[in-house]
Amino acid sequence: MEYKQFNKSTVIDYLKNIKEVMDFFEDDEIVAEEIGDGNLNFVYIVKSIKDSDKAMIVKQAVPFLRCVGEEFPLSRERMTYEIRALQKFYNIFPNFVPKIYHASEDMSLVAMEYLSNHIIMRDGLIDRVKYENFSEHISTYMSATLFYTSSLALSSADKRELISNFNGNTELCKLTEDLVFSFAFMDHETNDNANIEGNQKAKELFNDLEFKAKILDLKYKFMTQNDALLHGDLHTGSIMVNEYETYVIDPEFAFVGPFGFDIGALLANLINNYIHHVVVTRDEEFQEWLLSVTKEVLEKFMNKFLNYWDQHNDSALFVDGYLDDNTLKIYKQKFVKNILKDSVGFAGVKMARRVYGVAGVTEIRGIEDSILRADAEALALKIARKFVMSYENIQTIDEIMEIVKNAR
Ligand code: ADP
Ligand code: SR1
Ligand code: MG
Repeated sequence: MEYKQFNKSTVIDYLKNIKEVMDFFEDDEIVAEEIGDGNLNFVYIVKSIKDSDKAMIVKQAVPFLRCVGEEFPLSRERMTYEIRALQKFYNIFPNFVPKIYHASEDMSLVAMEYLSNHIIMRDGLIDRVKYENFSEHISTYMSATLFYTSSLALSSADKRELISNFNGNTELCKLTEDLVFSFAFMDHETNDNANIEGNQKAKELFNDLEFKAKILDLKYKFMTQNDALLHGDLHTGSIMVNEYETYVIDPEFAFVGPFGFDIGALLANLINNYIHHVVVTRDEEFQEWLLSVTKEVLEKFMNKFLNYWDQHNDSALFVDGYLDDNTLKIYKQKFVKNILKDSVGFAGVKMARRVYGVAGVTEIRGIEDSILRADAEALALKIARKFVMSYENIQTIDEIMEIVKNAR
């Protein structure tokens, strides 16, 4: 079928001819409403008129960047990778990924489970909601998805097949290379110019060549290291939560990249939220809670990743009998420590890009009082710089937490 960009009416005409969708709705009459709040795509909630509890989410990619408009073309094939990644991650751990009812690469469209009792985690954290199960859930999600799509679990042939299935997500990888690793640190038309003009701090950042050279090292890792299948944009806006459950949505930036990139994205976003509460709400109890959750996420990730590894002796990396047990144990410890180090480096880049680059985060860019916003930006840049300059020397999770606490 030829691609067609839907609206809330034509999407219904399309869905009425999809058996799996109409089976779900038991042939009830259905209506759609557009609810997209992201930067890239159109998202519809589709409901039964008779029973509004029967609902699903339908997401369609359009051949341009939604938040800019048709003048910024962006291949809609990103949905192909989102569909493949949703399926892959669901197969590894179904508890943390919405179920797919229908997917069409031709239409660049996916119909999936509606998370009706969950909210975008960023919004919950801004409102100081504590998600007590989050560290347990997200550490399982990250350790399982990263481990089981890496050369530590897959055979050499399966890993190469995985890479070839995701290699083509070129435009979104390039978007990250540009927006995350380059444009946010130089004069560029995509930056938040209202925030930059006459801003001495922005000029200092753009002239900080030592910092920018370290960012290039991390960009090179992003472009060349094929460790595991990544979500590719794992910020708190890509996570939907409630007290009991955690879901990861929106993996359209998925590609096979460095282990530390997803962990770094999450770390950056938890710390950006902490900065919001340091500067705006000044709620010390919530700040403490955020720091303890951040620490737990990293600790649990490392332990679970090592546990999965201990259950797998056979992989592309190891030939059975190659190392003795003790040497293998030391090798594994060093390996996860290197993942932690890279995560800190990527977290630094991800925090810094949100200050002046396109697509800031509500926690910082959304602060209306310009003096408070400048304080939050300064704190974000201070932590980000320390992360980027020192990530290779990090030995423990406590050192990371000290950097964050001592930056105030
Ligand atoms: P984009 O790719 O444009 O960033 P997202 O996948 O982030 O789009 O979706 C945009 C918004 O739609 C989310 O912030 C969330 O509010 C809502 N949404 C997306 N998927 C679901 C879902 N499965 N259940 C409930 N709401 C969803
Ligand atoms: C213009 S797209 C900007 C950002 O939105 C996505 O969520 C990614 O983070 C991307 O860099
Ligand atoms: Mg999104």
